[in-house]
Amino acid sequence: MSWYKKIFKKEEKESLDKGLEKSSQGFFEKISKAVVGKSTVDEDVLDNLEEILIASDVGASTTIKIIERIEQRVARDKFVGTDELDQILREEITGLLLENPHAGTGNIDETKKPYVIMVVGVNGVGKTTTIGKLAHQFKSEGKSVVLGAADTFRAAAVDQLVIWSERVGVPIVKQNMGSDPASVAFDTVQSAVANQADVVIIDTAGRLHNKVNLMNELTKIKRVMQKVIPDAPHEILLVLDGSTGQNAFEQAKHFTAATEVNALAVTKLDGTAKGGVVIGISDQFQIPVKYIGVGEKMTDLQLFNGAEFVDSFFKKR
Ligand SMILES: Nc1nc2c(ncn2[C@@H]2O[C@H](COP(=O)(O)OP(=O)(O)OP(=O)(O)O)[C@@H](O)[C@H]2O)c(=O)[nH]1
Ligand SMILES: [Mg+2]
Repeated sequence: MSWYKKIFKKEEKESLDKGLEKSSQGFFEKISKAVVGKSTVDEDVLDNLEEILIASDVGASTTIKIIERIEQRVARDKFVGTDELDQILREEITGLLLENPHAGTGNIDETKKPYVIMVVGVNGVGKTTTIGKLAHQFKSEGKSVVLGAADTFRAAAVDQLVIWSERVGVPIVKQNMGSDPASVAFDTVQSAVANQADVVIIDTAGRLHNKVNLMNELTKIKRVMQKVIPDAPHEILLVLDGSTGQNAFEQAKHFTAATEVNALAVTKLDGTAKGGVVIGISDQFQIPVKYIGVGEKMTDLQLFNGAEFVDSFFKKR
């Protein structure tokens, strides 16, 4: 590992630590209250812990799994001191995240050229921003990127992606507002093939999963791209706003049922105390959390790594 890479890693870790600060603080304040006056992990402590995990947006079924694991441990070791609770929780949550068969998914399949990513999600979750950040990441890895402005619903949406393309320094394919998003996507992949680009990222308009027409539009965008690249899109990235907690769960449930989402990005983890949602989402969906957003800057997107995530979450402040 070169020194450059090492320094970058350290910065990434610091930004993750900082991004999860609120979630982590809230969580441990509650934990320390739950164990006041208690020396061992007993029924009461476990009941409180269950409530705390639910309140931290980890989600009911993941919470139950974690509590069961701790119960088993308490049963096995007979006496577990409350001073060990943090460490045990940390180990069990890490174990849970690493059990996910998709854990540690790499970046992109480089045998696909161009590798086509279609970005979907409800309004305002951070799709366009995530695209800008992704473009920056790919570009700094030396890859050539083309953006496609297939959110033609609002004029401002195209302008916003144009601003990102200028900021990052990558080309963009666009048409006028109101034009057919599938046609923009077609032009984009065609231009990427002609220019031998490495990565294509298609922005789409925010949509609710229960709006049938809008969901069908995604199918059409896909079908049209497949006229140029038969197995495109290689990645359908669903963006979820982590600060919405349980809503993010619901969106993931509905979108994954309606479209072939195969990667998730959870944004806005900075400035929210709901970071625990990533633990639940990563545990409950057969689709990997691939990226997390920890700020508004170009550099505030990270490949999700379960072990690093838990490490930052459990960092003592
Ligand atoms: N703090 C923070 N803000 C973010 C993050 N990601 C996106 N945002 C902000 O969220 C707001 C919405 O982001 P957009 O990228 O426009 O969201 P979108 O999904 O494209 O929205 P629509 O196109 O309207 O559906 C913007 O103000 C972004 O700066 C993040 O990781 N952290
Ligand atoms: Mg957008």
